[in-house]
Amino acid sequence: MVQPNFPKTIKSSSKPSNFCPGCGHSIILKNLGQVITDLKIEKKTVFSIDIGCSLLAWDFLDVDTFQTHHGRTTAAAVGQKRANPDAIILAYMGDGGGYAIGLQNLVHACYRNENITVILVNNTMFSMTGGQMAPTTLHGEATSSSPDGVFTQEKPFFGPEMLAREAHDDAYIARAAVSNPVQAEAYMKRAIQHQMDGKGFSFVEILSYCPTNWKTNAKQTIDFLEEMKKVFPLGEIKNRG
Ligand SMILES: Cc1ncc(C[n+]2csc(CCOP(=O)(O)OP(=O)(O)O)c2C)c(N)n1
Ligand code: SF4
Repeated sequence: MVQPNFPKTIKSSSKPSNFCPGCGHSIILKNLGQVITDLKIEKKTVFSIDIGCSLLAWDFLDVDTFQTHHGRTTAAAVGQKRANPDAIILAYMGDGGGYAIGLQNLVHACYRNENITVILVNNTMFSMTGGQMAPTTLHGEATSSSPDGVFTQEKPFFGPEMLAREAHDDAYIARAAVSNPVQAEAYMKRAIQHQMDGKGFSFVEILSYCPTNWKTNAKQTIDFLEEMKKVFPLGEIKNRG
């Protein structure tokens, strides 16, 4: 049965999710679907998804969607926007795709103030390939490629803060968490509105659950996200508007 409170943009609430039970992606995508529905942009949205668990979003939303090589979503989204300036372009990726293999694309799109919206899901690891260390892995955190904990990087990579240093004054940059869905939805809405107003680059990082690779039960999953929130501060890092 289709639940009445589901955003129209989500294909069907009765369709099984592609994500693992407890994954943060489905919550973020539900919030994103609500934003697209509220802004009435279903027909002009182009959803660009990366390799990684983000690709499992390929049929989650009822909008035009394309998928790229790992790390190339930002570059492909920029091309889409330049070719089709009236479209609303959303690039959706993981922290590995955005901050490791695709970092150069992300930094230059930000530096050039490209008028696209990037939503980056930070679960502190490369999840689809089995939970390897990523730039965002916390100090001491165990991963499949560093089972005794990561001690080589004293602090993880702070993506929004780094981008804010290179960004145009008018850019919109924020960090939210899947455990604060009202705030996450508000930031995504502001970011997309920013693009609709033609103000240039907008970016929202969202801290998210990966119980499968964290190897956590429900309580431990929630607790670990709280630990992430102590390291990665939530809030709007750049919002002149
Ligand atoms: C060019 C290229 N390099 C490496 C891979 C292998 N690969 C597929 S998914 C993935 C990790 C994705 O991690 P992340 O971007 O953090 O997304 P998540 O799965 O955590 O959502 C990697 C390394 C690939 N598909 N293509
Ligand atoms: S591996 Fe992690 S990020 Fe990927 S679908 Fe499962 S819980 Fe979600």
